[in-house]
Amino acid sequence: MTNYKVADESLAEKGKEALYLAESKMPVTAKVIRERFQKEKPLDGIIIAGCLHITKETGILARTLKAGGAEVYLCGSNPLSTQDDVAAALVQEGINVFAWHGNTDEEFYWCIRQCLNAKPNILIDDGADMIVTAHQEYEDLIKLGTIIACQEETTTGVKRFKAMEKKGVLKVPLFPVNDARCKNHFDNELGTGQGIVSAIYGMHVLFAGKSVVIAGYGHCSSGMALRARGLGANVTVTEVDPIKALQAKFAGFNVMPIAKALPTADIILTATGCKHVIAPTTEMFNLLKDGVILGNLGHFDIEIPTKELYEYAQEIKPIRSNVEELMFPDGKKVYLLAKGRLANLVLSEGHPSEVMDMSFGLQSLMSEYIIKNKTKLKPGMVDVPIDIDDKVGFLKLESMGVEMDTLTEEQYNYIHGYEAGT
Ligand code: RBV
Repeated sequence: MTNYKVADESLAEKGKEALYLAESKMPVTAKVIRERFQKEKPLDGIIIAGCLHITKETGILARTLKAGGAEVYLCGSNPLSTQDDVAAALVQEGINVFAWHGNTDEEFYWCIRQCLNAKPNILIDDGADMIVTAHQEYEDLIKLGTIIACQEETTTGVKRFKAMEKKGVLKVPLFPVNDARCKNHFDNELGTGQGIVSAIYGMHVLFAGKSVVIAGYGHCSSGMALRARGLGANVTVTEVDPIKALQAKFAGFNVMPIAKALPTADIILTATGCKHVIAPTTEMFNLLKDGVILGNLGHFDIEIPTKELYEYAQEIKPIRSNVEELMFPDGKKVYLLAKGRLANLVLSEGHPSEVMDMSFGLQSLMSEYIIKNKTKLKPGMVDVPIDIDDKVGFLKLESMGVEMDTLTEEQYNYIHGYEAGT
C-alpha cells in the first residue's frame, strides 16, 4: 500500500512527462547505478526517507533507490518547491509522497512526521529539518538503531549539523554529501549559478546593462556572479570573508559593503546561508532603489528579511505566481521573488538534471555504502569516501563520452614521493 498526501493525483500524466525528460539527462543515476541496483538489490528491506525538493530529479533518485530494493518515503524540503505533477506521478509508482506546493509550516512538519512514522533506516535530508525533527521528536528511532545513518544534500544542512556536532548533540552517523567534490563543484556552482536565470524568470527582465548585486562568493554565489556577468550585468559582490572578498575582487567583480551597493542595485540575489543579508531596518530598506528586484537562492527565506519587508510594506500586491510588488510608505516599489524562498526552485524547476545526476548518483551510492558498512558506523559527521566521489566523476565522464589520462606508475611514485628534486 502506498501512503501519500499530494495536491492533485490527476496531474500524474504531466509529472510522467517531466520524469521522462530527466531520465535521459541523468545517465549515472537513472541508468548505470539503477541497472546495477536492480540486479544486486543492495537496499533490500531498507526504508529510506528523503526530505528533498520534490522535483523530477528527486523522482529519478527515488526510482533508483526503489530499484535497489528500498521502500521510499518523500516529503518536501521547502514549502514552495514541490512540483505537484511529479509528486502525483511518483505516488502512482508506489513511492510514498507527502508533499504539495504551498504547504504551511505546520503542514511542512506534518509531512516530515509522516516520513519518520514509517521508521526509516536512512534519512536523506536537504537543509536538516527532517534529521533535526528526528532528534527532537523521534528519539527511539535513534536510540534503538532504526536509523542507521543520514545523508545531507545542502550547505545549510551541513552547517547545522556541524553546529550540532560541536554541541555534542548529533546522535547519528551523518554523511555531508554536499561537501563531496562531485556535488559542490557542479550542483552548487553550476546549478545555483544558472539558477539566476530561473529566478529572474519570475519578472522576465534583461540582465544586460543592469547593476546586479550578488551577496556572497561561496560555491553557489560565485557561480551566480559569473553567470550574471556572462549575461552582461555589471556585478557587485558583497562578502564577510576576506579571502572570498579578494577572490571576487581579483575575478574582476566590484566588492563593497551591501549598504553601499544598495542605492544603485537593480537586482539583488542572495546565496550566503546567513540571515539578514540586508539588515531588517528602515534605514536599509530606504536605501533600496525604486523597482529593485529581490531574490534569494539560499536554502532559507531569511537572507532577504522577508518578514520585516512584509511588515514595512504598506501594500503587498501579488503580480504573478510567487512574485509580489511591495509598496513602501514613500511610494517606492520593490519586487520580491518567491516570498524570499529559493527562487530558482519556486519560479522554475531547480537545478538542471545534468548536475543533479552527480548529486543523486552520490546519494544513491552513499545509501548503498551505509548498508554495506552499517556495523562500522559511529555517530558524528563522516566525509563521503573519496573513492565514491571519484566513482561518480568517472561515471559522469564516461556517460558524456569524455576520456582523460591516467598516471603511469612512475608518475604516481613521483607525485607521491619527495626524493626527486632539482
Ligand atoms: N536542488 N535540487 C534540485 N532539481 O531537484 N535543484 C536544487 C532539483 C538541491 C541542491 O542540491 C541544493 O543543494 C539544495 O537543493 C538547496 O536546498
